[in-house]
Order: sequence, then C-alpha cells, then structure tokens
Amino acid sequence: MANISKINRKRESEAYQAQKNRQEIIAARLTRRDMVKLGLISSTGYLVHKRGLSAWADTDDRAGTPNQSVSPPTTPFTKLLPIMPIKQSVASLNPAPTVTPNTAAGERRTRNHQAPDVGLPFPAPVLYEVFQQAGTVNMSDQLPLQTIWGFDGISPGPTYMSSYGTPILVRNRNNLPSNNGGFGLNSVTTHLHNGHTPSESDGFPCDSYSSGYWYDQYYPNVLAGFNSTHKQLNLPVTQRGDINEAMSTLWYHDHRVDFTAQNVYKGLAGFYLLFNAFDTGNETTGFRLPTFPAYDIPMMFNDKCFDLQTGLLFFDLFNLDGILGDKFLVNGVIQPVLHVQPRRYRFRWLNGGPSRFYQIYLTDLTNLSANNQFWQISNDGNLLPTPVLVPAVALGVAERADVIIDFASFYGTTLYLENRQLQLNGRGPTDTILNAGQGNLLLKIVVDQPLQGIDNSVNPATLPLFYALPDKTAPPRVSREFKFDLTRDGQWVINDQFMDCDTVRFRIKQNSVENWTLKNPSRSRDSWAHPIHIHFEEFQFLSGAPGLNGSGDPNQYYRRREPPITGVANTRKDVVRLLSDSDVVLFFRFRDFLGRYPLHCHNTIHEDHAMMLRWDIDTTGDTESRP
Ligand SMILES: [Cu+2]
Repeated sequence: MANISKINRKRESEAYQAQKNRQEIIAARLTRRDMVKLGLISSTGYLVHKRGLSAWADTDDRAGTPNQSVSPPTTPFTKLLPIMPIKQSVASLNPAPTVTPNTAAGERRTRNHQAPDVGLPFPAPVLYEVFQQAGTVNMSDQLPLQTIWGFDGISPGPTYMSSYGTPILVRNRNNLPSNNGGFGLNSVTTHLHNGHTPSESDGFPCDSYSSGYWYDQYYPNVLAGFNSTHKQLNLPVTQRGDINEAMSTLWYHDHRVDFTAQNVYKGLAGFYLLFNAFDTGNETTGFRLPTFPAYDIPMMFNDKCFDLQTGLLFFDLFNLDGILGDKFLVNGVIQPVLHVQPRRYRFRWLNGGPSRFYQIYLTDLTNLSANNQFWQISNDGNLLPTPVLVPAVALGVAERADVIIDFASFYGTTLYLENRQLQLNGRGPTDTILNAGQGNLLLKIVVDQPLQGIDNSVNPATLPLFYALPDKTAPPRVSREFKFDLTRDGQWVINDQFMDCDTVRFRIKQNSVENWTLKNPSRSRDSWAHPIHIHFEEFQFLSGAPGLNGSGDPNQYYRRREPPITGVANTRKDVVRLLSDSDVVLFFRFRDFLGRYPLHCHNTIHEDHAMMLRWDIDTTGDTESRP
C-alpha cells in the first residue's frame, strides 16, 4: 500500500507540475504555431512529455492517474442542490423586436426572422431579455468564490418554462467582460439544443457577436412538420405539426465557434423545458407526470478542475483529448444534497460536459448489492413510447434522460447518484463499470421530508403510453456518410476536413428524407468515442444504436456491437454516442425552415478543434454522398 500511495503522490505532483507549466504557456499567450516552432508540440500534435507539459507526464495513461487534474480537497454533501429560478418574461422590449436585423441599435443578427414567412406570429406573444454577464458563485465552502460567466450572471442559467403553441422571443444581451481570468471569449452565440428553431435563431456557431451587442432569438415552440408533413390547415399555425415529435427537456448553451468548451465550462448553459396538453407539469392532468417544479427537478452534471494552490476554476487550454475534472458538480455546486419526500420524482438529467461519459446508478452505500432500479421516461429531448425499468442511465455530453424515481419505500434512507463509468482520459469511456460505491458520488439524496398530500403522479409500472414513434420507412432522397477521425497530427476531422464557417459541406432539400451513416473507425478498445449532435431535427436509428439502456445488463451499454434495437434505444434522439470501431445509420426528415446548421462532436474539446461541419437546407439540395 505504501508504495502505491507513494507512486500516486509522484503522479499527482507530476500532473500538477505539468498543469503549472501549461498555465505559464497560457500566460505567455503563445499560439499553437509558436509552440510547434519551439518544439513544445510533438509531431503527433500533443504536448511533449519530456518538458513536463503533458497531463500524462511519464505515466502510461491506460494504467495511470484516473484524472487529469488534481484539485484541492473539498468536503462533499454540505451544500444543498441549487434549483435554478424560472426565467420571467418581460412586458416589452426596447427597442421593439423587428423582422429585419436592427443593426443600427446594436443587434448582430444577419438574417431576417423566418417566422412571418411561415405564418407564425411576430413579434412572439411572450418576450424575454437575458443578460450574459460575469457572476460570483460558491461551488464549495472549501474553495474561494469563483467568477463564472452566466445567463443573468448565474450558472446554470435560469430555467425557461415554455409551452407548445406559444412562440417566444429571447433578447440575448452580451455584457461579458474582456478580462477572462485565463479562459473564455466574450463573444457568444446561444444554441437551444435541440429546438426546432429557424437557422437565424439557432445559435449557429459562426453567428457570434461581441460584448456590448445583442441578438434576438425567436423560438417557435412548434412541432416538427407544422409547415410540411403535418400542415393541418384546420388548425392555427402554432397548433400544427406531428404530436409524435413533441419534445420536453432541452437546454441552451453557448456555441461560439472554437470557444464553446471554454465558454460553457465558464458557465454559459441552462435548461429550457417544453410543456404541452399531455406533459403539463401538473400530475393531476395529461400524462400525470410529477408536478413541476415541486417534484420535477432539472439536474445538470459537470466535472471541473480547480487549481491546487489558488482553488480557482481551471481550464486546460492544451488538453486536446477532452477534459476530465476530478470535482463533480450538480447545478453548479460540488456534490450537493437533496432532501426529498417518500414519493415519485421526475429528475431531468443532463450531461453538461465538457467531455466525460457518465453511467448513473442509484446507490445505497449501506447495501451495495441492492439493484435500485428506476424508470427512464425520456431519451434526450423527448418522452419514450412508454417508461422502461433500468438499473442505470448512460449519458454522453449533451445527452439527457428524464427518470422517475419512487422514494416511497426509501423513507429514512440515504441514497446517492453514482457515476460508475470508469474513464481514464478525455478520449472516451473504458469498457469497465465500477462496482457500486467505487464510482463518483454526484448527489446525496436524503429521503427524510414528510409526505405532503397525495402522490397523484402516474405509476410508471402501469406502463402508460406517451407518444408513438414517427414513421421512418420513407425512402431517402440522399444517403450520406460521415467518418469521424483523427488526423496523423492529432486533429479531429469529419470526412478528413476541419470546420470552416464559410464552407457549405452539403445542401439538404427542404422537407426531404435523408439517411446518414456515422462511422468511427478508431480501433483500440480505449480509443476515441464521440457524442455526435445534429442540430434542428431529431433522428431515429435504422441500425447500430449504442447505449441499449433497456437491456437490463448495464455492462452492455458500451459494447461495440449492439443487439437489435428495443426498449430505450428505440426512440428519437439528437445525440448519438459514437463509440470506437462502430457505425450507426440514422433516419432524418429535414422540414419547415431554411438556412445553415451544424453537425459536430459534443465532446466540446473536439468540437472546438474542429470536429464540426456546416450544412444548409435549401429548396433544391445536392446529392453529395460523402460531403
Ligand atoms: Cu469527439
């Protein structure tokens, strides 16, 4: 034991020294090109080991330190889980919103709002104004106060509570400071992941704007198909569309090209919930899901690093694999506590990144052999056809899962949300699921509150039916193939090319069907995994769905080849965990709006370096099969 702890101390000290050296390079403002000239970057694109720059120092990363950072110790479970405030609308905006960009008044939008073109009301009936600004927060009582960048100065930002049929307009004002404290760029563009949003309001990565300017974003809150496959002329335009395309748990975050990882890590992210006549937010109506916000709690998971000496939030600009933090936050606080009543709760889980893959279990530390199953009711933004009983939920970056946990039989018990996915570096998860109690404890849940009234929420064990799945048998107009790969010099590419704002890699014909094959050719078992996100439309799997949560065998979640699609995997999604040596085939229908959108890896480090591409929807489309 003594030897192991001595080795661990040596590795910690090496990792810390490497971190300090990298900070000095950051302070010196050397560009990547400067570093290549100075010999600080190797021919494979990585920081050289011998100068004590690599996070891996001289250790073998497969067996070595399980984290790339060494943060100061913190005492877990002393602070309550923050519940983010609900964003309040405003009666009016000054100046009033305009269809054409109001450049003279400081707006930085470049295209007209499409809403009037498709018959949607303009201005939207509900208006918001949000300020992106610096804020000071307490992430742990053992750490100094941290400066974050947040929507309205908090992180996560306020939660939007929206309804289908009611379009909203959000005026985003960029009031971020020029002093970034070591990382972050005060130029932003906000993406609503995965809204059915017209391009000019989608937060396209290259639609960024500087501090002092603003941008109006129109969110139609309308079902996909409203202007195409389900244009029901007997209904008002805001009521049209395919109910089987309804979404529930979305989130918004900065998407600035090349700086998404830094800006989101700095705090620019929040929840956006969509309700309708079925998913009402009231457990006595519709699908009778637990009432929001009393029993319906959004939870954003992030892992972060803190400087060992200063205790300040640290972002390693030279880690190009993906950043793994050794501190686990839920809603902006390290390892918080939640007190609950003995009844059913809906938790909305979101992996907010930057890079880690989670597999989340419900652990009782006094009974480690217990299999505390719970109900998964959604996968990314939408409800499953019916609840699925699962032992755990796997989440790549940006994936969401809504779950229902019934605490009725746990009164007097303390439970933990535990991430048992072993991951050793930012490249992707290992195949190992740790034993109960050996993983990362994320949240302490104490079932000690008196039950208030009756639990009127639906019992998932009765297998209530939510939405059906949209048809996916229509033949594609085009089939396209995308290879997610690493170049010899350590850069990420899609079909051997980098992101370029001005290059339209392919054009989709509006309202057409496409089949996309996504391939990850990396071979070795611990090599790259990519959580791939496609904007604007959800997809369904035609083959190869990874993360077959409903199988009952948690270890199957990360097997390379999956059995036929059933259970949770048979659903709509907007992120696919593209594991090494795997490929998937996806069904898409691109409807309703025109314009530019991206496809990218949501390991935000990969995204920024530059595993992303631009595609456009227009009225003619092309037939590029390998764009
Ligand atoms: Cu990636």
